[in-house]
Amino acid sequence: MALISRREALLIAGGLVLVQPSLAVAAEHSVEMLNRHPDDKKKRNVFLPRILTVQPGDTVNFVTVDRGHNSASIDGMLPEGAEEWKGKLSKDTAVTFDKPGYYGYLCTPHYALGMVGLIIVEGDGKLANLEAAKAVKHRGRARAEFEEIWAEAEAGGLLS
Ligand SMILES: [Cu+2]
Repeated sequence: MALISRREALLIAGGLVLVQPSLAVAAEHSVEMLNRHPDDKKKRNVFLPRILTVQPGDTVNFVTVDRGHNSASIDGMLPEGAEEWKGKLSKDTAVTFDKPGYYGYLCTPHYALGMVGLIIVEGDGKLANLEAAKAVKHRGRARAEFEEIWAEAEAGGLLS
Protein backbone atom coordinates (compact mmCIF):
# COMPACT_ATOMS: atom_id res chain seq x y z
CA MET A 1 0.00 0.00 0.00
CA ALA A 2 1.43 3.38 -0.99
CA LEU A 3 1.92 5.95 1.68
CA ILE A 4 0.50 9.37 0.96
CA SER A 5 0.57 12.51 2.99
CA ARG A 6 -2.50 13.95 4.64
CA ARG A 7 -2.31 16.88 2.22
CA GLU A 8 -2.27 14.55 -0.79
CA ALA A 9 -5.18 12.60 0.65
CA LEU A 10 -7.19 15.77 1.03
CA LEU A 11 -6.36 16.79 -2.55
CA ILE A 12 -7.46 13.38 -3.84
CA ALA A 13 -10.67 13.49 -1.80
CA GLY A 14 -11.34 17.03 -3.01
CA GLY A 15 -10.85 15.91 -6.62
CA LEU A 16 -13.34 13.07 -6.19
CA VAL A 17 -15.91 15.44 -4.76
CA LEU A 18 -15.46 17.75 -7.75
CA VAL A 19 -15.74 14.92 -10.28
CA GLN A 20 -18.66 13.07 -8.66
CA PRO A 21 -20.57 15.33 -6.30
CA SER A 22 -23.65 13.08 -6.24
CA LEU A 23 -21.63 9.94 -5.44
CA ALA A 24 -19.72 11.71 -2.72
CA VAL A 25 -22.87 12.49 -0.73
CA ALA A 26 -24.95 9.37 -1.44
CA ALA A 27 -25.18 7.15 1.60
CA GLU A 28 -25.63 3.40 1.99
CA HIS A 29 -28.08 1.93 4.48
CA SER A 30 -28.82 -1.61 5.57
CA VAL A 31 -32.12 -3.27 6.33
CA GLU A 32 -31.70 -6.74 7.81
CA MET A 33 -34.05 -9.58 6.89
CA LEU A 34 -34.48 -11.71 10.00
CA ASN A 35 -36.37 -14.76 11.23
CA ARG A 36 -36.83 -13.18 14.66
CA HIS A 37 -36.64 -9.70 16.08
CA PRO A 38 -33.46 -9.54 18.23
CA ASP A 39 -35.25 -7.64 21.03
CA ASP A 40 -38.55 -9.52 20.90
CA LYS A 41 -38.23 -13.21 20.03
CA LYS A 42 -42.00 -13.51 19.67
CA LYS A 43 -41.88 -11.26 16.62
CA ARG A 44 -41.03 -13.49 13.69
CA ASN A 45 -40.09 -12.58 10.12
CA VAL A 46 -39.07 -8.94 10.36
CA PHE A 47 -37.26 -6.21 8.48
CA LEU A 48 -34.96 -4.23 10.77
CA PRO A 49 -35.39 -1.30 10.87
CA ARG A 50 -38.94 -1.47 9.56
CA ILE A 51 -39.02 2.30 8.96
CA LEU A 52 -36.02 3.95 7.31
CA THR A 53 -35.59 7.54 6.15
CA VAL A 54 -33.06 8.23 3.38
CA GLN A 55 -32.02 11.02 1.03
CA PRO A 56 -32.49 10.94 -2.77
CA GLY A 57 -29.65 8.98 -4.36
CA ASP A 58 -29.08 6.82 -1.30
CA THR A 59 -28.90 3.04 -1.59
CA VAL A 60 -30.59 0.59 0.75
CA ASN A 61 -29.10 -2.90 1.03
CA PHE A 62 -31.61 -5.51 2.08
CA VAL A 63 -29.33 -7.99 3.81
CA THR A 64 -30.02 -11.73 4.07
CA VAL A 65 -29.10 -12.35 7.70
CA ASP A 66 -31.52 -15.30 7.70
CA ARG A 67 -32.44 -17.20 4.56
CA GLY A 68 -35.89 -17.45 3.02
CA HIS A 69 -36.71 -13.75 2.77
CA ASN A 70 -36.72 -11.10 0.06
CA SER A 71 -37.69 -7.47 -0.44
CA ALA A 72 -40.25 -6.40 -3.05
CA SER A 73 -42.07 -3.13 -3.61
CA ILE A 74 -45.84 -3.12 -3.02
CA ASP A 75 -48.20 -2.07 -5.82
CA GLY A 76 -49.62 1.38 -5.10
CA MET A 77 -46.99 2.20 -2.49
CA LEU A 78 -44.45 3.93 -4.72
CA PRO A 79 -44.17 7.57 -5.80
CA GLU A 80 -45.25 8.19 -9.38
CA GLY A 81 -42.50 7.28 -11.83
CA ALA A 82 -40.49 5.34 -9.24
CA GLU A 83 -39.17 1.92 -10.23
CA GLU A 84 -40.58 -1.24 -8.70
CA TRP A 85 -38.18 -3.83 -7.33
CA LYS A 86 -38.35 -7.49 -6.46
CA GLY A 87 -35.37 -9.14 -4.80
CA LYS A 88 -34.72 -12.87 -5.07
CA LEU A 89 -35.27 -15.07 -2.04
CA SER A 90 -32.21 -15.37 0.22
CA LYS A 91 -30.24 -12.86 -1.89
CA ASP A 92 -28.96 -9.50 -0.73
CA THR A 93 -30.69 -6.81 -2.77
CA ALA A 94 -29.51 -3.22 -3.25
CA VAL A 95 -32.07 -0.57 -4.24
CA THR A 96 -31.19 3.05 -5.02
CA PHE A 97 -33.93 5.57 -4.27
CA ASP A 98 -34.10 8.71 -6.39
CA LYS A 99 -37.67 10.00 -6.09
CA PRO A 100 -38.88 11.52 -2.81
CA GLY A 101 -41.90 9.82 -1.29
CA TYR A 102 -43.18 6.79 0.58
CA TYR A 103 -42.19 3.27 -0.47
CA GLY A 104 -43.95 0.30 1.09
CA TYR A 105 -42.35 -3.10 0.60
CA LEU A 106 -42.87 -6.69 1.62
CA CYS A 107 -41.27 -10.10 1.88
CA THR A 108 -43.07 -12.27 -0.68
CA PRO A 109 -43.45 -15.48 1.43
CA HIS A 110 -44.19 -13.63 4.69
CA TYR A 111 -46.36 -10.70 3.59
CA ALA A 112 -49.56 -12.04 5.11
CA LEU A 113 -47.58 -12.80 8.29
CA GLY A 114 -46.78 -9.09 8.54
CA MET A 115 -43.24 -8.91 7.14
CA VAL A 116 -43.40 -5.43 5.64
CA GLY A 117 -41.50 -2.16 5.86
CA LEU A 118 -41.46 1.47 4.83
CA ILE A 119 -38.72 3.55 3.20
CA ILE A 120 -39.19 7.32 3.28
CA VAL A 121 -37.18 9.34 0.77
CA GLU A 122 -36.87 12.96 1.86
CA GLY A 123 -37.04 15.88 -0.59
CA ASP A 124 -39.38 18.07 -2.60
CA GLY A 125 -42.66 16.35 -3.38
CA LYS A 126 -42.25 13.73 -0.65
CA LEU A 127 -45.88 14.06 0.43
CA ALA A 128 -47.34 13.57 -3.07
CA ASN A 129 -47.98 9.82 -2.66
CA LEU A 130 -48.57 9.73 1.10
CA GLU A 131 -52.36 9.44 1.01
CA ALA A 132 -52.30 6.88 -1.81
CA ALA A 133 -49.71 4.77 0.02
CA LYS A 134 -51.68 4.88 3.27
CA ALA A 135 -54.89 3.92 1.45
CA VAL A 136 -53.51 0.62 0.13
CA LYS A 137 -55.38 -2.36 1.61
CA HIS A 138 -53.33 -5.20 3.04
CA ARG A 139 -53.82 -8.89 3.70
CA GLY A 140 -53.56 -10.77 6.97
CA ARG A 141 -51.19 -9.41 9.58
CA ALA A 142 -49.70 -6.93 7.11
CA ARG A 143 -52.76 -4.77 7.78
CA ALA A 144 -52.05 -4.35 11.51
CA GLU A 145 -48.34 -4.05 10.85
CA PHE A 146 -48.83 -1.12 8.46
CA GLU A 147 -51.22 0.52 10.92
CA GLU A 148 -48.40 0.40 13.48
CA ILE A 149 -45.83 1.59 10.95
CA TRP A 150 -47.92 4.60 9.89
CA ALA A 151 -48.67 5.49 13.52
CA GLU A 152 -44.99 5.24 14.42
CA ALA A 153 -44.02 7.36 11.39
CA GLU A 154 -46.63 9.95 12.36
CA ALA A 155 -45.37 10.06 15.95
CA GLY A 156 -41.84 10.48 14.66
CA GLY A 157 -42.84 13.47 12.55
CA LEU A 158 -42.13 11.60 9.31
CA LEU A 159 -45.48 12.27 7.63
CA SER A 160 -45.08 16.01 7.18
CU1 LIG B 1 -39.71 -13.13 4.95
